[in-house]
Amino acid sequence: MRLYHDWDSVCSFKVRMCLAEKSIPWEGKRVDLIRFEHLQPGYLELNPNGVVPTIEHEGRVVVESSIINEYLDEVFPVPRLTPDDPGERAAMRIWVKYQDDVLYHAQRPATFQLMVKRMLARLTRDEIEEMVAAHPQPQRARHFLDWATGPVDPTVIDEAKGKLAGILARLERRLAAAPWLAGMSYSLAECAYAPFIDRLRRLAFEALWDDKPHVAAWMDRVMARPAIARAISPVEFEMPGPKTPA
Ligand SMILES: N[C@@H](CCC(=O)N[C@@H](CS)C(=O)NCC(=O)O)C(=O)O
Repeated sequence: MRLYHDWDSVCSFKVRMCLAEKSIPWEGKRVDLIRFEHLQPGYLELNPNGVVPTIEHEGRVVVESSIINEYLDEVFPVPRLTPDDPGERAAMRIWVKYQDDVLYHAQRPATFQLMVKRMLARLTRDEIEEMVAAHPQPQRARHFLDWATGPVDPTVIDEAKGKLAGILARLERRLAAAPWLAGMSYSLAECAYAPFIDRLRRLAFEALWDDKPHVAAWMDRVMARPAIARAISPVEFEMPGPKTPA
């Protein structure tokens, strides 16, 4: 099992979380996003979307973190992270899709403003433009230019916080009704959300769930999983953020 990933990447952490839950041994190939290694021709051949993660397993290349995790759950079924009950299985997939389609995009501008910008401070705007010219997703290339250059823009951060507050309200309603996103069982849905719990905490956004006791308790339960320690980025690879002393 070879995993192409970066340490402080939420989507890579999501796959590392699944690997850790299942105790699957893996060999890591770091793709340093801050050095734009994900846009090198060799990597684009593996993952034409120009993003991490990607796995290689028994001659198969699999991309997309949610699809990778379903693949891992099929090929390494112990412990099973997909509920047996069809209703719970559907709920799991709906929450994973919501993470992919909504949560990921809601946090991205804040991550760029408060973390990625600091990491790229050594580069000029022109240098960044040159680096992202090969991006197969032009709107993502724009994110590097719009959100990771110039001074921190509080409007972008406030907008992100507004979207995240709506997402957390939806999670609160779900978690008031069931202990886990799928229902009664811990599943691939929690593997998908764990990295975002870590990210939102490191962005110092705790005020967004101060009034959401079910979300807060669920976050603590997820972050107490033994797999977290094996999946989370080592401190030395973490991007500095609002909680990092200047
Ligand atoms: N839907 C993809 C998204 C992957 C993704 O956005 N990865 C981020 C890191 S978390 C990335 O590679 N970003 C680089 C970029 O946007 O240029 C997945 O879940 O695998």
